[in-house]
Amino acid sequence: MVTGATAGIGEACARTLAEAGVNLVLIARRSDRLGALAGELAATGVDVRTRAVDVRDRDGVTRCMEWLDGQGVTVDILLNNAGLARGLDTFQEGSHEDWDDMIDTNVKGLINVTRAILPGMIARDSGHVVNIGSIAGHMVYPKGNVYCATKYAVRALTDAANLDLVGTRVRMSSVDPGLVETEFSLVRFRGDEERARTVYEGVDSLMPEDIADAVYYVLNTRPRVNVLNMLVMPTVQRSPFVMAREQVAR
Ligand code: NDP
Ligand code: 8X3
Repeated sequence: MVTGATAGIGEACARTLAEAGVNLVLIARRSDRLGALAGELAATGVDVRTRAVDVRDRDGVTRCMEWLDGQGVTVDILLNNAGLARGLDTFQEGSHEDWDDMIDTNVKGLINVTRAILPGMIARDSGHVVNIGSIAGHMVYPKGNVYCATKYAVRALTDAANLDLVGTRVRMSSVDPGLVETEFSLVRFRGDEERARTVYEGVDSLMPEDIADAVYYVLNTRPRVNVLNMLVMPTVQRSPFVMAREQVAR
């Protein structure tokens, strides 16, 4: 199951996993995009099921699990990727609306889906959960306040769940990217294309496929190996503050 499969990293992971022969359950809110992606991935021959789910909606997540149960589908791999940033404001100026959006999606959404799926994995004593964290879960940056807090929370949840999972064969990992060129900044700046473009301008950013490669590696380690955390940065970015940006002629 890939959450947030309609764009960016989630979509790239869905493509990589389909190419590897993995059957897929793709969820996100935009059903038109889910349908188009499923249509495209049909050529790989894997089974692709889609469902419009908002991970913030706990009842919707429960209904999705019941829908899968009814079809005899079990989830062996969960990729918790759905997430977003809203705004880039100081703590003293930011809005509760933006903060609720990030906390409800990045933290509570991940908890909703994971809590629904982990018991089945434990019962089967098999499964792998991969959470997409961020460099923002390792270092804070100015005006990153609540977004960074949500990604610190993802890292804490991965570490804490691994303590609770000891003695089982269920693994939990996090893959934590630096700057990746996706729709992330367009969402963060609420559709302001010019502002979103400047984030990636002159930067040889990671592309979603790079993170799909990392996820694929983590999932393909031998069962005795559990990658707790993989931090993946663009070569030109060594920290949120240290980045080689080429001058762009205007
Ligand atoms: P995109 O905006 O390109 O994709 C985000 C995906 O999340 C979309 O498919 C969106 O689908 C889905 N999504 C958002 N909210 C919800 C929701 N409530 N319920 C279900 N799905 C949802 O961004 P990225 O691919 O960049 O982001 C993916 C993850 O990577 C996020 O967790 C982000 O924090 C993280 N990340 C991104 C980095 C970057 O630089 N881009 C760096 C580090 C981490 P839909 O709108 O259809 O619901
Ligand atoms: C997204 C990358 O640097 O904007 O997690 O926080 S950053």
